[in-house]
Amino acid sequence: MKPPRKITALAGGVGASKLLLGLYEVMDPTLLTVIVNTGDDIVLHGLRICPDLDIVTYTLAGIVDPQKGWGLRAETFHALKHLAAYGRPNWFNLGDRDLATHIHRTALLAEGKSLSQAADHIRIALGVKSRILPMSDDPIPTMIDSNEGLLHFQEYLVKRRAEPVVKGIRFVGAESASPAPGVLEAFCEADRILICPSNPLISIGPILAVPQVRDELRAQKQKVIAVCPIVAGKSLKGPSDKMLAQLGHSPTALGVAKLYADFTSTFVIDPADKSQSAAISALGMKVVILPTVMKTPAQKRKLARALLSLPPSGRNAKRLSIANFDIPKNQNSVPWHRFRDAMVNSVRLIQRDKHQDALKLLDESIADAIREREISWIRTLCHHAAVISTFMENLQLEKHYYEQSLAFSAENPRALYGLAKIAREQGELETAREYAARCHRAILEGDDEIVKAGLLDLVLKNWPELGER
Ligand code: FO1
Repeated sequence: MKPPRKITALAGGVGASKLLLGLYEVMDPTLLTVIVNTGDDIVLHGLRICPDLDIVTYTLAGIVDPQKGWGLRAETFHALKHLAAYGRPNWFNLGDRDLATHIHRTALLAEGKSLSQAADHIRIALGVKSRILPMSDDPIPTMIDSNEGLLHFQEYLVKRRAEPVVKGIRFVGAESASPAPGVLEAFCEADRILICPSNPLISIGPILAVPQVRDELRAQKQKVIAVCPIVAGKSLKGPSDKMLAQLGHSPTALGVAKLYADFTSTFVIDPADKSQSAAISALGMKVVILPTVMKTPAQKRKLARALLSLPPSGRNAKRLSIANFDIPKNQNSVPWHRFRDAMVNSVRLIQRDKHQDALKLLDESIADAIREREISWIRTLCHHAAVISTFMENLQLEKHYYEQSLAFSAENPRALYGLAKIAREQGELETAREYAARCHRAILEGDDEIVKAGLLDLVLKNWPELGER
């Protein structure tokens, strides 16, 4: 079996960072992408604080406070004392050097950068080689419904020390949020997707609540490995056990497994929970027993190595998923959900090898999109249908969808590239070159950075003469 190369990990803060550090040290860190919960983010003193993004970044940069697992090593708190003297709240311990990160991030956001751009800037400045992506650029604060009323998650956890009784959890704004750029692609490109041992309700839960994320994980289920954050009925870190129980879930490995069963194929539990492995297997997951308590660097590396050596569960065929496609940005338009559902359902049909049914569904949606002049959806749906046709090895059908797409947006680089590729495969070299040249022009004249990054290389690799003009 070839060892996995690209790893995408879903992470909260302190618990996840232990495993992430192990991974960072045993694999090529440039092939690791971490998707981080931002539900814990809070604005204090006018500054945007992103605890989990910072915990992951500081840990991988080797500068985190090793005792607390958050904040910076050998930190001082002079600024916080001054803030308190001005009457500002000081229940959230912001260190002097940590404040520089929050000031810098807040300034970047005020200058018009997105949260993912700010996160990338900070991790590069701190020398972290892995990609660190927030789950979304949109704010999705986690609010706790408690016996003391509605509390921001940090008020519940830090100010009230997780003492209030939890009655419910809300991810405010999740319905209208989008995954940050690169998140869905990172699932699709990964050889393995790891769910770190983080709180399933308030660390992994918010990531799953971002539209498309859970669907995409379901589509990639055979490569999803989850590490259980509960060992012998106790959280590895934080109040997971208490929260699970208060919300009516069992605070056990089995309880967590039930929350993950729809998108996870391999569930990793500690030897202490061996007795639950049959019940977890009955949920349809493969159970792997590995020591998951990571107190020392050696234990972190050992678990990371063991996870990297696990085979994918079930078929490992390269799978088609909606992450391959740019979902049009006009998500508020009325037909948006209908088109997106058609995409998701077509992927489900393909996974059951029902390619014809998938194309029928897409044909209906393409006809709707044409009627409603939804140009970006025509492009997306046609591209999706063309890719399915490639899977079916039906070149004529693939060509038909690209031509249909081009009829509505003549300078669509993906369709032009598709037609260039087909013409070349059919030996029509002159036609291929013409399409490739149009595609090259469309990429350079367009403003789609993702297309530029991905497609330009492909075009120039196949038609290098275009780069010489
Ligand atoms: N956790 C605490 O328990 N008390 C704090 O005062 C505190 C301050 C803090 C400052 C910056 C930061 O990045 C994280 C901080 N954390 C603190 C940790 C953090 O609030 C939680 O552990 C995460 O939100 C949960 O992953």
